[in-house]
Amino acid sequence: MFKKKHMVVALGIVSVFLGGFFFSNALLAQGSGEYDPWLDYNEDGIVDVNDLHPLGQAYGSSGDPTKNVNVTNWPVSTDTAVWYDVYLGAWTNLMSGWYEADGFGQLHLLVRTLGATGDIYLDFYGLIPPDFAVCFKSIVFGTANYSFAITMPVPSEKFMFRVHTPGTTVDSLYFGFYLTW
Ligand SMILES: [Ca+2]
Repeated sequence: MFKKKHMVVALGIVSVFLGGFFFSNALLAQGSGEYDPWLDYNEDGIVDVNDLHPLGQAYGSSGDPTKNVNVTNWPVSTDTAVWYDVYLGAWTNLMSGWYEADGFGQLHLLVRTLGATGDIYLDFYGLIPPDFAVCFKSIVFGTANYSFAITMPVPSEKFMFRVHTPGTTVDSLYFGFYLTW
């Protein structure tokens, strides 16, 4: 009788120990996934029991599943001055460097001239890989004082500009661009 009682107690202890062992293993197995910010309800960088509390409170509720999100990795567009207050003599041919449109969708060009004596040509080139430059757009403007803005889809990842004067002169040329999505 005495032995049997001890056996029961021993079995009980072993059962509790094994149960605890399996339970902790189950918890470890559940915790081996990768961090998912959608599961981190309180946004403290850890998915743990604190994220379950609001779930428990809202359990069984229903509604519109649309979420408000903050997107923080947009590329940053800055105004780029290609030519600023540049005098163009007769038969000038100016080439800009290459610019990158990485991640952007729209290109906005801003042109201004002062004191032009006739036509001026502005050509816009894109780069078709590996190294084939194509003129996508050519703008001719001939009035003495001229302001112009144009928006176009970015045609290629790299682009550049060329301005030339067919025997005309310009007191001052301003040309720049900016990129948006
Ligand atoms: Ca958390």
